[in-house]
Amino acid sequence: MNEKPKSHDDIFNQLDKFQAMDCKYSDGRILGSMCTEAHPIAKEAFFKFIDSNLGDPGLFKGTKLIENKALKMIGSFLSIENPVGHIVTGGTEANIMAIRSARNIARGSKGIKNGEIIVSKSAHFSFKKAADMLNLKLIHIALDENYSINTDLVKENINDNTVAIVGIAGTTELGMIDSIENLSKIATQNDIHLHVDAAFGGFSIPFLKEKDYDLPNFDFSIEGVKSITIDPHKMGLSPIPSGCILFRNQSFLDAMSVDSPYLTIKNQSTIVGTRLGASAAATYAVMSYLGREGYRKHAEIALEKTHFLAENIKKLGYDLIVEPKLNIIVFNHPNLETGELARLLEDRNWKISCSSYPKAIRIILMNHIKKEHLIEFINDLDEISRS
Ligand code: 0PR
Repeated sequence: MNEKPKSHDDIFNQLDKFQAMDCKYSDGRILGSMCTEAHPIAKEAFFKFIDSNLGDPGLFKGTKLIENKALKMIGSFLSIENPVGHIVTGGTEANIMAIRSARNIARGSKGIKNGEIIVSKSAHFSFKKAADMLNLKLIHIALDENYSINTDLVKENINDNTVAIVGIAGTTELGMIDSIENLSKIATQNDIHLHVDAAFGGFSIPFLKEKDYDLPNFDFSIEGVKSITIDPHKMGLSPIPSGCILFRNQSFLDAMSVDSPYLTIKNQSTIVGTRLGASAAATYAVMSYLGREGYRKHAEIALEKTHFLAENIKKLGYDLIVEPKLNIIVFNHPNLETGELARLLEDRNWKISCSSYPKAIRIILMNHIKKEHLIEFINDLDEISRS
């Protein structure tokens, strides 16, 4: 560390140099990210609440009320009037909280000591972290022909140690939606916690359904669903780190609350102690600003861009792995290895990602990707296919 203070200009000149090395969403080259540039309203609210600490809500009563309002607004499009939960740091923390609650309840009510959680092969790696941290065995279930969880295999893999089943509404790699209705039947019959990971799909599926897109239900209107992860910092246009975990009622938070004697509240259920009020304020602000109408438009535009790219990719002779349900496209070149195609696209300065199962190029059509970027990308795919 420097001994003498540096000037503001020195520091910011240096920061500018580092920032210039970062990719910018606005360049339209980031095709493999589930995050995007936050809405200006969200950024404004974020900076306004930058110092507020939701870890000590007695000191920040107003921010706590904002968090409650944000949860209620999210609940309103997930079919629950009075959800309980928190604005957290993202999908990982939300998923860990859901599994922690399920484990503790199963420990208390069924005496389960060596718990297991059932997730699909498509589940996000945050469940590996959850299983490791919570000392649970992770059971991976194969996918069906639609790349969704095979619910027959879920049934077969349930045993006396199962503490949770996870369904996904918008898988990380393919954007597919598991049959939450079927998982709910299995979970309810066996008295097991059903958690839905809608980190990606939560801010689009409900709004696309309002626009009459034929997508399955996944929310609290389904009896067995006990908790839902939904990320404002993905399709919600809120800044990183804005996640959200919702539970059906207070008992799920109580099951993992610890005493916090010297704070202004008596107990705490979040993983993080000192935690941002800024993301709650930003999430509330952008949701209020856009309203349901704004999110319907946002989700539909993303899907229209997806269909535009998918049609053109097919026309060029590339193979789509699956018809997109949400704004993710996964495809391969008919003759090139995925790795080779990825390298050719990277050489042309496209920041793509690759799915691991099945192995393919993965594009997420987020808000920062505009039609003109897609046309440039399609031209490059055309040149690659002809060379
Ligand atoms: N659940 C699902 C379904 C997810 O897709 C993700 C993240 C998570 C949980 C975990 O969320 P957090 O990362 O907020 O904790 N999926 C993205 C992915 O792995 C995260 C991401 C976003 C990665 C932007 C790269 C990137 O540039 O693809």
